[in-house]
Amino acid sequence: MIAAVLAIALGALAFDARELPGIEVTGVRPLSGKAITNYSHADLDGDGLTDILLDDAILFQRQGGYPAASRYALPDAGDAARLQAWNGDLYLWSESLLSRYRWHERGWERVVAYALPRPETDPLPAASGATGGRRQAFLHDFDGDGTPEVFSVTPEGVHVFARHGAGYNEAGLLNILPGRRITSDAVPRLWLPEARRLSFPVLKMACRLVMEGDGITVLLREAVDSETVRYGRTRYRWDGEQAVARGTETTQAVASYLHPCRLNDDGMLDLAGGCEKTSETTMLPLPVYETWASLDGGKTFHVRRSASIPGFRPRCAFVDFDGDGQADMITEETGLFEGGAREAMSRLLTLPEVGHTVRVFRQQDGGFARQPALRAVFVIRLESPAAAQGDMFSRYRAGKLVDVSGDFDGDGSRDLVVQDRIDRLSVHLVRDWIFRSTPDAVLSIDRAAQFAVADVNDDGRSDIVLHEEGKMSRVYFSREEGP
Ligand SMILES: [Ca+2]
Ligand SMILES: [Ca+2]
Ligand SMILES: [Ca+2]
Ligand SMILES: [Ca+2]
Repeated sequence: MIAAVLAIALGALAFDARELPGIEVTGVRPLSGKAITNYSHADLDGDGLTDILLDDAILFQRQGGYPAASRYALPDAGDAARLQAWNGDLYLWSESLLSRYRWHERGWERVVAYALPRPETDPLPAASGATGGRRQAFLHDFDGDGTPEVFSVTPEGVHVFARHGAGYNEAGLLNILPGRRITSDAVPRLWLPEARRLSFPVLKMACRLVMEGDGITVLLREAVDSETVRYGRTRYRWDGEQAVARGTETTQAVASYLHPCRLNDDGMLDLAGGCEKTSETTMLPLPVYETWASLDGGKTFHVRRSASIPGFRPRCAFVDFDGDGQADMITEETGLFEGGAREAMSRLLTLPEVGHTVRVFRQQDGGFARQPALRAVFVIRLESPAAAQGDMFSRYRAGKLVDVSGDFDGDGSRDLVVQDRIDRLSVHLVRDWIFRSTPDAVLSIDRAAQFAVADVNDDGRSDIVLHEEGKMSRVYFSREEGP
């Protein structure tokens, strides 16, 4: 009786498989759980359904999928043109021309074009939201009037172009990048040349730009020594002509495996990462993976240790598992070395499977709970004992068999998918922090296929994307099983 009620309450999960040429989901960002894709989402035909923008094509959504007949080439503006969707229109920026296109019935109409030479760019990291290829962001509405400004990042700084009457004009060159600051002689003149060099190890600096609202945030990574780094974050506001600094924060010197990220919305810079250690509490030295997080810019750390295989990296260590706005910590632990040395050795040599435990530590009260809110144990079939180092073991060791980033029923709680056999994926829905070892859906897959998770059709339910060398990507769209 209880089982029947549960089944109704949970609803049944179903997947529709479709081939989707050109789509790639190459992984997940380990500190946010966001999928890394070779496409962007936008509704470009105005039907309220999210379409897929590739570097060379638009795929319009029809009935939850993307049939071949709804795939169209993009307007031709040369291979070097960058593209970005904005407010239902498609913008292309070639070396000399910024064009805005709108989709009408079965073709593109060029609404307007502006003469706007694109400044020479260099391989600086692009603004957040960019996914590489031609889809590197160049539009942002800094002043919030609905008309986007155009920006371009060059070694000199961030060029901003604003719309004035019938054209776009350069409105400012924002001198906010670290390389520029070093060549500027305004500040370093105070110091001896040697001190200047020590203070600004230019070759060891890296920076990231994030545009949000009327501001630009510049995030700098500075090597302190070979093992530690420091991050600086400066926020600027663009006042129509120049960048006005709002303030700078600098983290403590922290281990270089820690990276800046956003684990909650309290405005403080968060840091997270992981590293491999050797356990000193056991008789035999055993590999341990440590997951680290700081919610206060590196002053205090939360660390969880898990038994691990050398070289193992979890796919995703931080994701907002319960959808409360705060990222939770995920750890993965192997059961390969459980028990005494003799038992572990026997397992490594003879048992063609491994026990694997996923734990979710909830972020709460300014930290992470001591006890996991969720503990899920899987038995993964390796085909051959671990010591034989077969294909399935290699994938296991590379962290490719478990994904915690998807929400397949769209209820706001993440769910788990595990490739527990070489030819199948098991999807386990999680509700109210309850994990059930019986999967809610099982997908048969080709032995050579690798899986990734992303909400490809943007309906709030994560989908599963299968890649196999030499074959078209196949997307399993998640849906509720209809009556
Ligand atoms: Ca659409
Ligand atoms: Ca959370
Ligand atoms: Ca869910
Ligand atoms: Ca979906």
